Amino acid sequence: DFTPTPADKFTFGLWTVGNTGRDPFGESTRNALTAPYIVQKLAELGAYGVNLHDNDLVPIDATPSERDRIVTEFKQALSDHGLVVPMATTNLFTDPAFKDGAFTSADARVRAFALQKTMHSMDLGAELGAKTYVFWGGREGTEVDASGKLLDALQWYREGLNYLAEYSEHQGYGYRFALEPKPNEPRGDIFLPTVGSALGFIHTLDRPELFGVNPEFAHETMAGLNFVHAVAQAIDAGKLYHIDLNDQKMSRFDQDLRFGAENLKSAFFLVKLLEDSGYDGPRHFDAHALRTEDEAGVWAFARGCMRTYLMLREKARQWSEDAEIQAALAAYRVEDEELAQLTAFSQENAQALKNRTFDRQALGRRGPGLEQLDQLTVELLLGLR
Ligand code: GCO
Ligand code: MN
Ligand code: MN
Ligand code: MN
Repeated sequence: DFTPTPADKFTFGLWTVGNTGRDPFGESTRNALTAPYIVQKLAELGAYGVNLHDNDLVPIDATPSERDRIVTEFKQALSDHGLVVPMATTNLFTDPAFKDGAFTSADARVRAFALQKTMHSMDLGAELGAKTYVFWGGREGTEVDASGKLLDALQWYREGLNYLAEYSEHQGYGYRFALEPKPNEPRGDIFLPTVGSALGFIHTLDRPELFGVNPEFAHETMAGLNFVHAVAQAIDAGKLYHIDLNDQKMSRFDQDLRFGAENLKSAFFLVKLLEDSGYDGPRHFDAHALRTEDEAGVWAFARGCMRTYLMLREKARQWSEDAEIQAALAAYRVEDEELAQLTAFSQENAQALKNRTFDRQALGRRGPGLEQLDQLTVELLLGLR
C-alpha cells in the first residue's frame, strides 16, 4: 500500500522538512521544528534516516557544553525512534565569512577556517555514524570573473578536498565523499556545475577512490540537462555515492519541489534506473514543502515524496513484466553474431569490416518502434494498462 519502511532507505535533511519557508522576498511562514521532533515525525512516517549540516543541529556560536547537550539529546532521539544518520555535510554558505567562497576563497584565512569548520563537522558526523560526507560548494563560485582566480580556485578546491580526505583516513572515519554539483544559486556561477564536471575533477584528486558524486534532480535540470542521463553516467563510473531527489522546472531558480511533482516521467525513469542498477544507498529527499504550507503540509510533502517513489518503483516492476512492452523492447534491439566477431578488434577483422557491404538504405528505413514503446509507457504510468 506504498507505506514506506526503513528498508526502503528514505532519508530527509534536517534542513528540508525543517525549512521555515523563508525566501529572498519574504519571511518565514512556519515555525521552526526541533531536531528531536523532526526525528520522531520522520520515524513515524517510515523514513530510514536523517542527514544534516553541522549548523542544522549545532548553532555556529554554540559553546562546547551547549554542543554536547544538543548532540546528546539528538542521539537519544535517534535511538528512541530507530533513525540513522547516513550522511553529514558542512554549512559553508550561510555565514558572511564564506560570501566569496570557502575552499575557493581568495583569502587564505577563510580557506583555513573552512577546513577547520569541516573537520569539526566531520567529527560530528562520525560521532553520529555517518558514512557519506557531502561537499556541496554553494558559495564556491563567482559573479564576476575580474577576480582572475579561476585556475587558482580549482587548485585551492583540490587542496582542500585532498586535505580533508587525509584527515578522514587518519581519524579512521572511513568516509566516502560525494561532490554535489549545481550550476548556480547562490553564486552566479558555481564551480563544478554539473555531474560531468565533478566526475572529471575527481580524477585530479590524490585519492579519487574516496570521492564520488551526489547528483541532484533539480540541479542538472536547472542547467537544462537530463538528470537521468547524468545519474547513468555516475553509475557507469562507479561514482554514485549518494543522490538528492526532488523536482524542478527546467532552467528556473532553485525550486526543490516534492519528488515527482513536476517531471513525473523523468522521475519514473530515474527510479527504474536506480532500482535496476542495484544502487543500495539512501534515497535522500533534498526538497522543501511549498512556502504556502503549514506543518501538516510539511508532513504531507514528506509522505508524498516517499509514496511517489514507491509507486514509481511498482510501476517499474510492472513495466518489466509487461509482455507488450518487453516485446517492443526486444524488437528495438538488433544483434548480429557475425558483426560481433568483426567488431572485436584485430588487423584482419578491421580489414574484413572495411571490405564489408552494408545495405545503408535498409538501415535508414528501419522503424525502431519508439513511439509505440513510449506510448505504452505513458499508458502504464497513467494506470490504464
Ligand atoms: C541546495 C543544495 C543543498 C545541499 C546541501 C547538502 O540547492 O541548496 O542542494 O541543499 O544538498 O547543502 O550538501
Ligand atoms: Mn539543491
Ligand atoms: Mn535548494
Ligand atoms: Mn542538494
